[in-house]
Amino acid sequence: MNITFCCTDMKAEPWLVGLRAALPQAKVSEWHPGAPQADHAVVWAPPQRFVDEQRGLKAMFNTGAGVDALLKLRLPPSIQIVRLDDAGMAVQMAEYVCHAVIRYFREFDVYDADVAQGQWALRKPRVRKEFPVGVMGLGVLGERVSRALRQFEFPVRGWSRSPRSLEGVACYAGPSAFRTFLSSSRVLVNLLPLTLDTSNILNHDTLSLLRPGAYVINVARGAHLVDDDLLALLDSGHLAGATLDVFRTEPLPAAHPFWAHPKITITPHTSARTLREESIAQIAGKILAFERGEPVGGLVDVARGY
Ligand code: NDP
Ligand code: OXD
Repeated sequence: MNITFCCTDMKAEPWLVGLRAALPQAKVSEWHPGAPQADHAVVWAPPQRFVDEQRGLKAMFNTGAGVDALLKLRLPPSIQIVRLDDAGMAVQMAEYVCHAVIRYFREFDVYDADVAQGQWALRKPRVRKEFPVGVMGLGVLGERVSRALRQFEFPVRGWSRSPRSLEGVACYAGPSAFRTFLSSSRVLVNLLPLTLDTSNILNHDTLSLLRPGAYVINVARGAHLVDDDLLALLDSGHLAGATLDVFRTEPLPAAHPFWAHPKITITPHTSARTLREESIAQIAGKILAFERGEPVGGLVDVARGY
């Protein structure tokens, strides 16, 4: 069995070493233009040329959860795409989102500013039941995040495409429930995949429906958010703050207004990192299951877009 590795922005060597150790029966090598045909590929945002040349692939194993970069390519209709399922990302995402929600709820951002001015000032505690958190996307990551937020006793709402049932979470599904979901949320967390249906979903109309003084946490993809609409709603005071981990252009260009905006906290796409060891173990297990003809978790529905 031949496996080719083509991951933009990742050091190949440690992955090749790890994959060879996990799959000793396979020949694992890094892709280069003109490389021999492989049976399976381990990929992150490969170029179109890779797909055009590797016509014999049975499956592509994505080293991330989001497959938007892959689905932008012209792919052969028969190819199977398999995403990473959690592999250590869900707990990281739960940490990141809980940290951001708690920072807003407890006004630690305001205390930081006070302390920087040498001020010892207590603020009136906020009421938790007036701080409902809406989680867009109740998949592998959204579900874990919702459960973590419940641990801190926040009222949690969730929105997905098909109906879901999660203990302690008020679940909404589909476009008809979207307005109700938004208008009941004080904090909006985006954990949707980027698809034709969800691109630009965080815009002036939708964000205006959030409760006044709302916060936005975008940890999914930059193209979900209309940047100027967010800035306008922060500047008008309808939104109180935003925590952004993902951007339309990454790295975020130096001149982008998000860098210096006082109500925006940014991080460099780090909310849930691909962990090499966990990911190699998961991908190797999936390749072996695939070869044995067994069901493989995390198969992407290309028509649906995730
Ligand atoms: P999943 O595919 O497991 O879950 C996606 C969820 O979104 C599902 O609940 C799905 O609904 C819902 N959904 C999809 N389309 C719609 C729609 N049109 N309307 C309403 N709900 C919709 O994805 P993950 O949880 O694993 O990951 C989510 C995203 O997080 C990734 O696609 C990626 O973009 C991003 N990500 C970001 C990282 C970072 O470091 N910033 C790291 C990892 C991922 P249903 O349940 O009905 O299918
Ligand atoms: C992912 C990511 O989709 O890192 O896994 O953004």
